[in-house]
Amino acid sequence: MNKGGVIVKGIVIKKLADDFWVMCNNENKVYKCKSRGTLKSKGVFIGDNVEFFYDNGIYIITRIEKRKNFLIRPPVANIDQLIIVIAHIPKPDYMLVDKLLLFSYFYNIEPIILVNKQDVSDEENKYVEFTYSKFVKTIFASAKSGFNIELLKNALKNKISAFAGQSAVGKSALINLIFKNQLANEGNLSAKLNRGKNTTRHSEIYCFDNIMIADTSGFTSLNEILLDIPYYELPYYYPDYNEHKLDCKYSSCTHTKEPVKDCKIKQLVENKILDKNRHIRYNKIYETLQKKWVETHG
Ligand SMILES: Nc1nc2c(ncn2[C@@H]2O[C@H](COP(=O)(O)OP(=O)(O)OP(=O)(O)O)[C@@H](O)[C@H]2O)c(=O)[nH]1
Ligand SMILES: [Mg+2]
Ligand SMILES: [Zn+2]
Repeated sequence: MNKGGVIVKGIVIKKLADDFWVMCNNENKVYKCKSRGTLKSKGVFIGDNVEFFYDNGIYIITRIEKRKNFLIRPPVANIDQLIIVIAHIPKPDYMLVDKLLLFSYFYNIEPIILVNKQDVSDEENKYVEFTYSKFVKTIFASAKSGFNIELLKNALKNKISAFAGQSAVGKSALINLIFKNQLANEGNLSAKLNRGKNTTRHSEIYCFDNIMIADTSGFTSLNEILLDIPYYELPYYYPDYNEHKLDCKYSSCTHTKEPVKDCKIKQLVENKILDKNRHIRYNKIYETLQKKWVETHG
């Protein structure tokens, strides 16, 4: 379609070398674009909301809208939601869950915990409900039986989401099921999602039926990213602690070395209102961040 002179808005859903595929907000149509030279240094990334226009036979991106967030590895902008997937097998790594939550809050991404493989077991449900469901949206589902997949799809509508979690929890199975209809058309999405480490890399957001899923294939630099958080800010990223922190004796309470009598969080942990293991993990993360901070700030 000739869009000569008219500025069109869209979202970058695929990037390969110097080419960008931009999906238009209303039209559900994708245009292959180049980016204007002046944008090169800034970089155009998948997830970017951009403006482009038609000029001399090519579509050219001329402007990138302000980003809500931006991840470097994998490079993607404007992620709205992170779906943290766990299952009874492999045995859940709750330290990873806590780190992914921390990551979400740090980047202004809404987390959702998805407990998969409900067709086989619900043994993790109680722990998840007790520890997380009070402050994180939680979905119990099964990629095998399809249980609660409609609920998941509804949660994904009109947002850019990414999936994260240990290997073999069922991330690919869930994504394949969500895009079932599109798979029938394209056939190779499954292969793309399961591609090996040595396959040529490109970034892409898969879109279907107003669901957008960024193919982030694991957050490999998670630990590195989290080290950017100053240790004294850690308590702010714990919504379950924030709720009670006014009851700690000191407003600067870190809920770590303070005496129990002065710290409401520690009291709630002792009284089994808050999960003890999450608090142990919190202390570990706090120590790691503090060590890093001392190393860099002397
Ligand atoms: N019983 C049962 N098995 C499932 C379910 N979801 C996935 N699986 C199985 O779990 C295994 C791992 O699923 P994948 O989707 O490949 O896991 P993944 O999270 O993508 O793993 P990586 O790509 O290695 O990160 C496969 O054998 C799936 O068939 C489920 O809801 N129930
Ligand atoms: Mg996978
Ligand atoms: Zn405290």
